[in-house]
Amino acid sequence: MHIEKYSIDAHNELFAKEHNRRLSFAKDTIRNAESVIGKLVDFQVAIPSWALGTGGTRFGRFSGGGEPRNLEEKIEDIGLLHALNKSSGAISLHIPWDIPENATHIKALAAQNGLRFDAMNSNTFQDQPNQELSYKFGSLQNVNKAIRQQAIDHNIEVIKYGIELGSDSLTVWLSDGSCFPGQLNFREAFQNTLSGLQEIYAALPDSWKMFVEYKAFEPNFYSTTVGDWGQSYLYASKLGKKAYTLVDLGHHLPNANIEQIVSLLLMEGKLGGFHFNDSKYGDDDLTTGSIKPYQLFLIFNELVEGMDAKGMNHNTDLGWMIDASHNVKDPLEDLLQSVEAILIAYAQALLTDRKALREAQQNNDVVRAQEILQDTFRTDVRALVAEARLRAGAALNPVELFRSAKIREQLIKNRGAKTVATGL
Ligand SMILES: [Mn+2]
Repeated sequence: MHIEKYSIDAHNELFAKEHNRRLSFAKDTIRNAESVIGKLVDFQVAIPSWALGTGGTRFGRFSGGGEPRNLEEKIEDIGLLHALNKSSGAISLHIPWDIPENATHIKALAAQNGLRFDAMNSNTFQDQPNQELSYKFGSLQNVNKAIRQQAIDHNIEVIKYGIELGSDSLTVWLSDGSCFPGQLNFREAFQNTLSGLQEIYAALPDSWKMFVEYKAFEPNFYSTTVGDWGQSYLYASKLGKKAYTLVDLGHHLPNANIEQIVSLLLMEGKLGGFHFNDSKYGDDDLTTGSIKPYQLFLIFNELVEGMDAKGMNHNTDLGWMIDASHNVKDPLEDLLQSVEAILIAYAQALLTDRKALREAQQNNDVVRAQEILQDTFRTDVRALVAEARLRAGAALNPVELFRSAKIREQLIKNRGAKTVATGL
């Protein structure tokens, strides 16, 4: 299904008066409002194909109905999101869940929906039906050479699908690690993983990037072979200039200072991209900005400062993606909320008075530095985000339109109440 332009226009008309009042206040109080709106229009966040169904936990999964049954329907769902907010113009695929049977057809369908293909994701954290060798004791780290080779071949196959679709990056997340002391020789696990990654790296086209994603724990509970940003940075440095570290907000130990990690990786030219989500305890996959919005702002504050210091393009020089798959909300509403939270944090980071902050830092004026950041964080930029959507042809209030247009009800009618999308 598609949302017709007249539905969006009618919705926007309904909310125009209130929006204009809020926008005019925002423009009166925010000095660079116009430039912020322009940057927001350009900013796009990729949607992962596995976030379109209700996420499960190890205790169960409660599907909400109308979930996409195949790759075509996943593209249709992200097309709906993009029509509603014009900020979700890319899709990130997971192989083997999303193998494109006919790449030309899939590319055309994505283009019709205004979408490009973001990073491709490999999967060596599960065994697939008919898979010859098991990843139970790891993939690239495995003590068995044939299992390592199977994982390398799979990643190279993912690159091949990506080339057909016009993607230009590969994200490698490995669940490799150990559950008990003594299970692994750490150095051997590292060396095996490194040489596997080197073979995959060698298969990357020159224009591609490889993102090495880290995660502190789970599914392994004693050690993880790419467990933190230091280990990821070590692999990425040894691999070469096409390899970067990927930061997933949920993949740190509690209370890690993610904004500092981001700042240093950017300084070294080794920050490749982001997976947005939020968490209270671990890798909770909650809606971005729902638990720790100040942390999200502080991260964006470092990102904008660091990218500007290097003259980077905010929209294209890093990979921006949501990686969440929650188990109670309507997944499409959840994604609309996540994108909104990301845009709010980005907009606020664009407001930070860098000159004043620098001055406060140079004078050791700790109180002033805190005030600058907290004043910025407490500035209501929602009218600027809505205005950017309006100018791009999207809805002033995407979640409201999603509900009033009864999109989920139509998806259930078209696809059935018992569909379950591939994913976690
Ligand atoms: Mn991730």
